[in-house]
Amino acid sequence: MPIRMSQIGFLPGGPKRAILPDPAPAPIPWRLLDRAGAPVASGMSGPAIDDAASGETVHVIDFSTASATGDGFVLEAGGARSRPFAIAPNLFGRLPFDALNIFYQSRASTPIEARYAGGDAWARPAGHAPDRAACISGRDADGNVWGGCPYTLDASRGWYDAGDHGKYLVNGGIAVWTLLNLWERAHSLGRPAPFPDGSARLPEAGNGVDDLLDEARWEVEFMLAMQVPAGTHLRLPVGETRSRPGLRFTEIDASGMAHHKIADARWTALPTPPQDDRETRLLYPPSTGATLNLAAVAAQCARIWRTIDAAFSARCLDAARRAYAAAKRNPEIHSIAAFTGSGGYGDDDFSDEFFWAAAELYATTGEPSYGEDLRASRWFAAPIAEPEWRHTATLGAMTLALAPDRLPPPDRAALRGRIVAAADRFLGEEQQSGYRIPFAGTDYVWGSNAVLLNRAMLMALADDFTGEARYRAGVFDVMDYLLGRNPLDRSFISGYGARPMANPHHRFWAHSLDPRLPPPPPGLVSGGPNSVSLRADAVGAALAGHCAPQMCWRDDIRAFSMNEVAINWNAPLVWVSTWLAEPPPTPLASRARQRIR
Ligand code: 9MR
Repeated sequence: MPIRMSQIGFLPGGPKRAILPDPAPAPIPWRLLDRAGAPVASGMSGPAIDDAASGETVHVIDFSTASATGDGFVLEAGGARSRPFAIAPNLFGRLPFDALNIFYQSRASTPIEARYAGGDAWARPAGHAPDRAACISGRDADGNVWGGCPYTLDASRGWYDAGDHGKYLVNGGIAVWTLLNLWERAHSLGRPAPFPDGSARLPEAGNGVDDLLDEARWEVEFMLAMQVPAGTHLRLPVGETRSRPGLRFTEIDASGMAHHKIADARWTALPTPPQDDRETRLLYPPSTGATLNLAAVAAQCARIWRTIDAAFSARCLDAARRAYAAAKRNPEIHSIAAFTGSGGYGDDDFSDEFFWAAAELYATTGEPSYGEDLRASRWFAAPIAEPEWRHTATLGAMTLALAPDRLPPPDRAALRGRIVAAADRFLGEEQQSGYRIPFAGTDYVWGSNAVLLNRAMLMALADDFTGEARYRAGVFDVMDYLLGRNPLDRSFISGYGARPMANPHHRFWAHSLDPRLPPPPPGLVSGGPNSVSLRADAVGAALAGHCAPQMCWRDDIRAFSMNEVAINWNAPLVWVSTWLAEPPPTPLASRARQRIR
């Protein structure tokens, strides 16, 4: 088994770490050889670490000081060797574009064209065009009878969530927010605009608007379309957090709320290209969580598009205000209808979504009422954790930490300090991790790779705010793990590295089940090892109990608990890889960073 390291190589001047599994207790000598086999650097590994996450005894080899560049390098240690690798600039030049293109290829309601998708293999006719549906009604699995709603909605556009064709406001929200935050971060810190107009492969390239915003707008338009029309009264189970027989339904004014999802009435078989999906599409009842996701994203949209498309911005702001008011009127409507055919994205605590939405509305409008709400929230001064679809307070904190002039300087400095403190905690966890990743635990959750990417995003911001190099090294540690520095010796990113993930759980990129269908396009990140809930699928069920946490993964299309892909996982990949590809700030700009903190 070769020495584990990033399978795309290293940047000159960047951190260079590799992992050698070896039971020897003492440090082990290593040598870096050039393509002619001549040693160009040497040293000793760190001490042995007994690593529960990988189930191995490992040694960290740090050859960051090696200054040679080129390709064909080989690392040698303890009788093991690496594959030949490069030390070269521009390693991350293509990844951000590929990772963003995944969103284009996940678009609903439009044909995916070969010239944008990178080849004929990935072209397909439009799926769900239009995506119009009525509300789900009738008896669910617990015998509760849902009343439906008196309209249908055209919820076209948006991105398919993952391997399935559901489109969910909770999850759509964090995914599109993350892409938009990447744009706002660059704007607010005076860094180069990521994906300027014409840089990406998109139908909208050349329209005068940054391509990143064009892609994001496809999702925002869908989210806006999911808002409940004014004057709508619905009977919903208020305050109930779980399905059970005998739910009590109460009539509420649902105007301005957002439907939780639009999805298939039954799970479709694998594979099913979107254009072949014949299932009935259904709108699910509105939820407070979906409504707050809409409020937050629409508020973010309103400030970003203010000078780009004033009419769209105004539409977004109106939707955001109405959604926020609707959520305050109906703060306890959970997504609990017990029907099959799509994912749950249920949440029994909306306090973080309320904080997030208030933060976005305050950043956009500066209106005192939103400011009061966010200050009254327990999340305003809480420690920062990596965001995820169910825990969104950090998204609000990131917005406020970046918004140039909304919070008084001491409050903004405190928020930035909490982001830096989170990054410090993650770096502390690296010290206890065999593979030197910013996660010391042994519970690898569904989508564990995105947990790491979201931690990397916070470490990147800590670098932005402080200019201290150790945070940048932490970001590389995450990317290197995803690109092959892991006990599986696999790259979790399709198209990248010697042994990339190739069989995601996906209904169209399903080559392993049907040779006429394509493999995944490059730049798609697998959900990653799942040691907690892998029994959900047959592949995981067979593995459960027999895998160290980081080994609970298979490159198998059926393994949806481990090898699904999803928009909320690819979005931080876009964010982090774009950040890594950015030219480092000039020394002058670094000093300015010290001041903004
Ligand atoms: O990302 C979700 C994960 O946190 C949950 O544990 C899991 C099971 O409920 O669901 C994941 O989300 C899936 C969604 O419900 C449906 N589309 C695919 C998503 C990724 O697997």
